[in-house]
Amino acid sequence: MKVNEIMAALELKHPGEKEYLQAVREVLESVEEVYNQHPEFEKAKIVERIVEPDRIFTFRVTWVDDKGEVQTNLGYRVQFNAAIGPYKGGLRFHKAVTPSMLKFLGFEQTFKNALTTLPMGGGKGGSDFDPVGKSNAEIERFCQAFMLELWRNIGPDTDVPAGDVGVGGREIGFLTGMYKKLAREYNTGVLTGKGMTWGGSILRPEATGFGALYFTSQVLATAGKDIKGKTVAISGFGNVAWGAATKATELGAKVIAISGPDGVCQIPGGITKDMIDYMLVMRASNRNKVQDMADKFPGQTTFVAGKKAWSVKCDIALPCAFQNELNEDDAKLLLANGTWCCCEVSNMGCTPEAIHAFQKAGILFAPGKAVNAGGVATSGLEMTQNAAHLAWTGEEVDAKLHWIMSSIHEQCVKYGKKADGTIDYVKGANIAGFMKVATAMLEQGII
Ligand code: 2IT
Repeated sequence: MKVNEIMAALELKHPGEKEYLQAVREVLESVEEVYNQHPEFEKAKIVERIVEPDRIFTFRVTWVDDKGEVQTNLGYRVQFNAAIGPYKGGLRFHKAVTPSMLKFLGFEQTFKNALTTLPMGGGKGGSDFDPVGKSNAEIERFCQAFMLELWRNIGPDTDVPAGDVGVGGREIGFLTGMYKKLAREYNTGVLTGKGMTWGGSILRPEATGFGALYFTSQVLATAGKDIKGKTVAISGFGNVAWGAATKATELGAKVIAISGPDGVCQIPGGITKDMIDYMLVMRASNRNKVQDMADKFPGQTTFVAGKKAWSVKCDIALPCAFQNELNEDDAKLLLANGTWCCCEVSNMGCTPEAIHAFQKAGILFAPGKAVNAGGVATSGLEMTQNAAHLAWTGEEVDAKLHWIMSSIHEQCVKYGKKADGTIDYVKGANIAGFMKVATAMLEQGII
């Protein structure tokens, strides 16, 4: 394959789909050399097939807001690749959701899921519904209307959605309730991220952030460093940022900043348990303002409007919010302030230029599909518990999560070790994930 030729063809077929084309290019550039050593891949046109989703469902979602007004949104489910198992991946509710965004997420999910070692294919879905400012009742009505369309296309052995930005435990509850009502299927395994009393796995809410910190600790240990006492800047205050802040603090690091769309909340003394708990209140309020944290804890915090977490001097940067949230200027500012590690916890959190700046400077960098895979891995563990009709203890789930993150780290080392002994985690994760999916597709024939 020649990446530029593949990309030129793809750009003609999918004009303007910026995020999707960005994600595909990043993976193909990493795997080009290895791929070209496998003529059997070329013959089966694996790369031409692997970059396209198997199918996409697009549907209209109509619901009534609290004022009695009729609202119309668009809903999607991208079933990207099922070579390794049933489609698996989250639902994103955000005003900026487009097919391009969900295709990039589905594409990334396919390789991430392959890295987890569990039998899960890749999928993603969501809606341009904007949860900001919505009441609980509006969220419930929207989720019900969304599921009214989606239910026929999902199932415990076909496609298993979960949460993502704008979709947490509350939304999974409403979606699951409506699924059961419509499908008259009471199997607990059709969505993951469920409540603890109705099929959810202990630790699933924490898993993305916890797994990210287990992975970060291994990245540091491999480079002869320790997370204890290090300063950490985090973007976001959703479920992922909450889990990351919790585990970073538990491991002895000091979380000195969290940010939101309105600015950054600096916490020079390090985030406290009360503040971490308050992140959950902020998320549930649908206000989407990090200033709320500064207002709640005056004295311990300072709010700076319009600034990102990357303006704060820190050892370790953890993007935990949205794609492309850390750009080249942010990377340069972090580097100038002495940051020596960045682990992407959000999917494609850094722009290609930012990654290039980090790699050029030789600092530790690891990509989202490896760092954040603990979330979907624990969803996979939830599916296993549901299929077996039992529930594991927190210790059991945590031990498995630890093992999975170590295994992902090992795969990155295997495929990403450079001549000088350092690890290119981007290359390592991309090649490891790609090889697994490509081999599965090859073995299953031309379908
Ligand atoms: O990006 C992700 O891996 C997720 N949003 C979690 C997906 C899942 O199925 O748990």
